[in-house]
Amino acid sequence: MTQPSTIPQKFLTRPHELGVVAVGFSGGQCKPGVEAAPVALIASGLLEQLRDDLDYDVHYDNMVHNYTDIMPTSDSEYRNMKKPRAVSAVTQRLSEQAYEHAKQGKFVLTLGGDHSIAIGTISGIAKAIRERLEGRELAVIWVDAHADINTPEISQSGNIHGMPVAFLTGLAKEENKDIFGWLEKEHLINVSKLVYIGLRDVDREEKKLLREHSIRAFSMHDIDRHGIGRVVEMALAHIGNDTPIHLSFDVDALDPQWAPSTGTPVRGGLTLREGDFIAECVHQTGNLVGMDLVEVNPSLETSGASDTIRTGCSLVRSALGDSLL
Ligand SMILES: [Mn+2]
Repeated sequence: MTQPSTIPQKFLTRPHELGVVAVGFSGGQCKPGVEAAPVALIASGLLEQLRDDLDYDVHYDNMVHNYTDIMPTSDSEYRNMKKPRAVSAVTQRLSEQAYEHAKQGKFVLTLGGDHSIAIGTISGIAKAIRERLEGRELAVIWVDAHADINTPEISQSGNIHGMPVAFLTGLAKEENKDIFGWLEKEHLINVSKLVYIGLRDVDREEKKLLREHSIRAFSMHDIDRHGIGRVVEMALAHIGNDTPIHLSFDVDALDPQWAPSTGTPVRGGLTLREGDFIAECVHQTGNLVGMDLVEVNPSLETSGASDTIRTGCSLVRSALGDSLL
């Protein structure tokens, strides 16, 4: 049966404590339903599994944050971005929540929501890690079918869930404090500490950015060629062994066979085992300090919603030390 992890955690001062933030936010894209994911994941027993089977002390405020109190009254498009003020306000608030947990040396688990929320989680954790560990930079493993690195100007859709990496790396910048101008240097990550796994639907302009900035990216082609084992090894080698890691996991990295209920499914993705394997290996480094699970949308492909939720729970458990033997 399940047992707690025995892997020592290098960058957490409270390795058995989980700060959980449930984010019911869907404003980074246009399809309703993704805001219902935290309730579905929690109702399926995820937090009990983490508490009872993996022995974590779960710090959860027992609420799904919808941030209705900070929603702007009007939110017209700006620089081609849809709902820029709402996404900015939510991610700024979430950044503070993630920062508070991370500053105390806890692991930060965020249940989304669409992928725009990573602007909040990663900025908050990056800032806390710099403060706790003498300026050390946070590495990010971004597991996704998409690169999410559109700047507002090159985005085809204007949906901010396709832009979080651009804002987090400073490739996209904005002065206006109400539209991501609150992001300071201490919130940002370095492109050299960013690695993608699972890409298969990358826009032409995004490909250009990945090349120009020499960003390490493993597509499904690389996984076919080398196998998932070698790809994860290369991804971790690129980051280096002495670096705190954040895992931002978009459930659409998995093939729709395993995760059909998501806003932008793309065929030809990871198997359930390949997804769990990535999470298991990142846990085994002892360097993982946070994880996002995003883009689970139980209202889409409802016949597959329970499969998608099970997949999401499995990914989280794997990242938190669940193992097969
Ligand atoms: Mn994504």
